[in-house]
Amino acid sequence: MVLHAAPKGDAHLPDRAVERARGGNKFEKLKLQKDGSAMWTEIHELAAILRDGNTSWDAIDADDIDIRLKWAGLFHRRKRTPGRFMMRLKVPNGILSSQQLRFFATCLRPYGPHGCGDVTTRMNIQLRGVLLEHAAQICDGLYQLGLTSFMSGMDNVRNLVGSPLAGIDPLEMVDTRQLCHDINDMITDSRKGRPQLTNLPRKFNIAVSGSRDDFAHTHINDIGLVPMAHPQTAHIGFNVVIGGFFSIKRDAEALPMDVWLPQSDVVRFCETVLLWFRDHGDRKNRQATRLMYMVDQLGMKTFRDQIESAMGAPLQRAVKGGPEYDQPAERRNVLGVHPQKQPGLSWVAACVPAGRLETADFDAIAHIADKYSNGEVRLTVEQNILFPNVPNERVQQMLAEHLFERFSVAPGRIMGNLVSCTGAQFCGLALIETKNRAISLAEELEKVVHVPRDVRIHWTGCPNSCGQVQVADIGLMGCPAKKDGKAVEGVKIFVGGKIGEGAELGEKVADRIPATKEDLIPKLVDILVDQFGGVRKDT
Ligand code: SRM
Ligand code: SF4
Repeated sequence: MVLHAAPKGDAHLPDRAVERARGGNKFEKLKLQKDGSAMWTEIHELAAILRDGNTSWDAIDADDIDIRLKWAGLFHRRKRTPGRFMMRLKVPNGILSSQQLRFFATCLRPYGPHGCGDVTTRMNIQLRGVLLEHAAQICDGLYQLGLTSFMSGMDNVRNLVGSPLAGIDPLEMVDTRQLCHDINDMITDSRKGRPQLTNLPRKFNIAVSGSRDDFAHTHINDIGLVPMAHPQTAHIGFNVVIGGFFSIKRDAEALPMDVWLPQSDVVRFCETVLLWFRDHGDRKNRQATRLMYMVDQLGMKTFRDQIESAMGAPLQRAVKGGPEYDQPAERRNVLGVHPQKQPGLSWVAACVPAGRLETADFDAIAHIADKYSNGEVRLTVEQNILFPNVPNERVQQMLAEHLFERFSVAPGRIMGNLVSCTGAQFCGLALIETKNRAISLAEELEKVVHVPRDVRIHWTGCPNSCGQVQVADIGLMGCPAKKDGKAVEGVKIFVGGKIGEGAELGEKVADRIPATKEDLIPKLVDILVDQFGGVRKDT
């Protein structure tokens, strides 16, 4: 089904980029035929056509339904739940209101058992089970509530990650909230969708860190902003790291750009890099189009020179950490109850196992937020939830609420640090089921081994590494395996990822291990005992 004439992909690209796109990969050609931004209006027509009851979703052009709708944040789950969509939002800095959470529940409720949601590894929300006939209405509702799903997939900038403790952290260097919002508004034209920035050569990630803990994981983002006080002025700005990413072909840690940015230049800097990437980025082999490949080709110095000239003013060189960096800093775990910088207030952070939220959970979380945290809830890249600004005298009453039986503030050292990507339940690229397996293995491990420290176990269903196994203490990545001569779901095991200051990517230590309890538990217990001080429990 072809709707009205929609913008061609060259409408918002300069000639230089159009030329690259013409000689580019199949997605570039698809974008040239019709820009993904067409979907920002076409969803209304598609929804209306489907609502009239005479047309089924499979009559819609397959490129629109499977690919272009991702520009509106709608990911058709053709392989797992045909006709139903995952809807990925943008939640800058991971901050939500109870009103927004209740809206999610209202959207999901009509879908019964098909409806659920996830907290993602970019402190974001994805809604599941969505039908296209309702999508336009949901998009309008999101916009009215200060959110959007536009520009959250394909060749767009992903959710802006900041500090989950922004504005409440006694050790905060910079409050990331306004910056994340401002960058998001620049990218999305205040959530309406910005055609000029929607046809990048590839996806793009930006993270703004607020403290030495680097809760935002700057080292695995295309642009990472690392807070640093200027030695002369003591103004807190950011040293910039560039080009971090994971993919099937390559994993790269971000490299220092040798630039320090005052806060006032951050939005313009991000915009300049994005426009530069749009215009100069390679569009041929999709597996070699992330920003790091451009930096490889040019060298960091030339890349910096080009950005500098596009900004029209010299960029300051990176600064070294001042006296506040003299002492070693241990990365904190935000889970549990912690005093804020505001006297008399605490934050309360709870574990959402593997990030999965059922429809009723959204209402239940909203209810607790209204009762104890002025209606505010925050999300973390560990897929957990945090309630800020809880008066100290109300914490005990709050912890007695039923919600914390399901989402514990004191989970085990393994369960409390579990992360998992979507996996085969919904993701067509998955080689294994992840979330349920991750939860049941974590429960089992806590029964058989005592660990004296937090151990961060991450699961990811395929080498795209949405579950970021390379940053985990122990990472499990889906792969094929064999057991008793038969093909079974398996994992590669990574060990030794470090986050925060001195971040390092973990190394693969085992491959093709069948992902069954009998095979994995003994292996993981050995690793926990040998490398993390674990002690086997008498069972
Ligand atoms: Fe991802 C593609 C889920 C964070 C690297 N990712 C996908 C798709 C859209 C594939 C698909 O169409 O099915 C997955 C949707 C499955 C679903 O139904 O949920 C998917 N990615 C996710 C999420 C939901 C995992 C999670 O459970 O939290 C995360 C959503 C973040 C968000 O809110 O926007 C998610 N993905 C990541 C991250 C982690 C990060 O950003 O810190 C990475 C690695 C970092 C990076 O991008 O450099 C990541 N996802 C990928 C890639 C590989 C990118 C590449 O350059 O090759 C793909 C495949 C692609 O883009 O071609 C991919
Ligand atoms: Fe899907 Fe693979 Fe990403 Fe998991 S890592 S969500 S299986 S693309």
